[in-house]
Amino acid sequence: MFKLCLLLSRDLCVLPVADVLHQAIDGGADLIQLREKEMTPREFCEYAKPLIDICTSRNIKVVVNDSVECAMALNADGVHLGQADMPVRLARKLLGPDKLIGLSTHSVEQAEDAVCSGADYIGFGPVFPTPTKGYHKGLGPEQLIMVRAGCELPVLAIGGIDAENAWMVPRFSGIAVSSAVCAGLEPRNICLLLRQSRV
Ligand code: TZP
Ligand code: MG
Repeated sequence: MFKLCLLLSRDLCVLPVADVLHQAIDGGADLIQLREKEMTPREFCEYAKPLIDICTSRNIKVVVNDSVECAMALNADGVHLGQADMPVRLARKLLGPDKLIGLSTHSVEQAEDAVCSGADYIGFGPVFPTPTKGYHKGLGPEQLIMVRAGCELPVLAIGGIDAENAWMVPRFSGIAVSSAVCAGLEPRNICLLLRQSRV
């Protein structure tokens, strides 16, 4: 399904956020997640609208992190939920069958449980340590083999992935990346390198 998801977070970006988005799409990002933990819903809606418009005009799917309400109001392509967010089953009721719902998982057991949840894809991680979410230890890319054995959903490996270590993530999995792209001076080139790891 998706090979390279960008978790776009404004505060991590060195370049203007819309430039990062355009460059990431140029470089092969095929799913965008708008991830803002500090904005109020009001701020988020104002901020996200032009970014969603960019994704729509470039024919790239865009999901909102955490908030089903904002995803619906902004007519995003879907939502990405964590284990503590609204259950996927209920989000599906609100969003309907055609919207994308992603679910974060952090263990093989959670990945197995996701199969019955109605999620369209799972994130699995942190694969490597990452300061972005304060994880000092990664689960290791080899865990993805176990995930694949127990979960038929498309998987996006996440956590500490960059252009140097992306090759360690098994090819059946896509990758989801935030700081390596957002904080780069050349987001397009970084995405091109990350995509090369998925062929
Ligand atoms: N979930 C697990 S790790 C992570 C999230 C949101 C952070 C990913 O960011 P980075 O900068 O690519 O490690
Ligand atoms: Mg979340």
